[in-house]
Amino acid sequence: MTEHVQIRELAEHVGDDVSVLGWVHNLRSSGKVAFLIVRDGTGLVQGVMSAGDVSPEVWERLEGLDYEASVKVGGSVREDERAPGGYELSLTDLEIVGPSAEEYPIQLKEHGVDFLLEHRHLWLRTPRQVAIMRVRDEVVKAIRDFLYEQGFVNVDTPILTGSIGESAGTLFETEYFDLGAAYLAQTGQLYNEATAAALGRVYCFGPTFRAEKSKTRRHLTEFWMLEPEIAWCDSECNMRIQEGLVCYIVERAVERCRDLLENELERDLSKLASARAPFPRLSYSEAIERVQSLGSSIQWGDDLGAEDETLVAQDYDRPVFVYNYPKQAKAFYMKENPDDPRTVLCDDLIAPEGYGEIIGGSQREDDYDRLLARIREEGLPEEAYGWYLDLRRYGTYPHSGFGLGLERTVAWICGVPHIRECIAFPRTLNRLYP
Ligand code: NSS
Repeated sequence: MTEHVQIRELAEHVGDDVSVLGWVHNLRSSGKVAFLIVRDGTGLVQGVMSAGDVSPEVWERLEGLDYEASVKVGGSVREDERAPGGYELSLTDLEIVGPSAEEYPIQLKEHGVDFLLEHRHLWLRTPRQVAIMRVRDEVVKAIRDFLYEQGFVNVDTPILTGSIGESAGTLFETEYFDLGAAYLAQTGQLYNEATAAALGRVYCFGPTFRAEKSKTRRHLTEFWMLEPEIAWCDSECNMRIQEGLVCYIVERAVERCRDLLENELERDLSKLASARAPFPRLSYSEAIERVQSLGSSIQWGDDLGAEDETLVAQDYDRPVFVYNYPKQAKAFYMKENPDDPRTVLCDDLIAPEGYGEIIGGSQREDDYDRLLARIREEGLPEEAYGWYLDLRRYGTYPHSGFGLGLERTVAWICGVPHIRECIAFPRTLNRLYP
């Protein structure tokens, strides 16, 4: 029995007889010599088979091969500079594990995006999609490593919630036994304001849901959000942690996924190299002046739209903080700015190159009366917020936190224009299949 190796391990097996299990990426044959490219998710390898070196039975199996059939190939590993990946297999064996039925729907020619999304279960096998999923995995690992090193505890929060979250308008509702309506979580933040008072520094990381009827390239109805919550941390401290985290993520992704980013995704890495601390900071009012001077019709009090964010970002080669937005543009739980009560102590981190907001964060309102007043002003169901208000009655404490959108961050790092490619099975306004 030859040893089964992953394609990424071939370098350690030069001269050995090995077998590789994978899928047929490409096949050419001249009648006497066949070139078979196999992929296994860790890489691609070309196998070369000569009719003279194998039994007629094995050679005939090539006839039955189509794109994406699953195969087991056996042969010896050779170093070859010209081969993709640097190694080649001199094939002596081929077994078809699962043939590919009819014509494989995804051909090398360009397809429209609707077609690709309809075939997302197969589209994921293409090297570009594999590269994006690998970068996403590296980003997730980097996030968890960074937070672990900084003493954060992972506390995941419920996905089924009572009526509590970011804003009432964009909740997905479902029936919950005799208790009436439950909602899919828009955020885990409020729960982790409770656990931060138990553990100090916590984070949740999971899917969050927004019934937003937007069709932009930055919106999903289900997306993954990292949400740290930090006791004894003000808005300034919050921004410093965000900056440190984002620099760490980018550096790790470039270090460990350089080849995928450069060669598969054709990312201009010089654009990521400049993402170094300190990130520039603009107050909301400064940002408004700047985008107005660039022709935007935005008025003081409005939230920045996608186009305004792009205008703000264009002055910089790295992410930029916009801080202290007007109260009316932001969520009820943000702490009033003592120096200008029209505004709240918050920040959005806007990625360069038009990728827009990747983080939204704030210091939380820790004063019982002011928080209750905000809940009433917003017309939120007060009874659902009893436990949340308790946190201000029993040992209230200054605290801050933020939410980082995973798909938006991965899109920026990969240089992918639309975030739907940054999650395996995107959920958008008009797609639940596959
Ligand atoms: O709505 S946020 O600005 N903030 C929160 O949900 C807070 N509760 C976070 C916190 O302080 N713990 O969303 C945070 C980020 C935002 O910057 C985006 O990067 C991302 O979440 N986000 C989205 N990504 C994809 N699709 C949609 N619809 C989306 N909405 C927000």
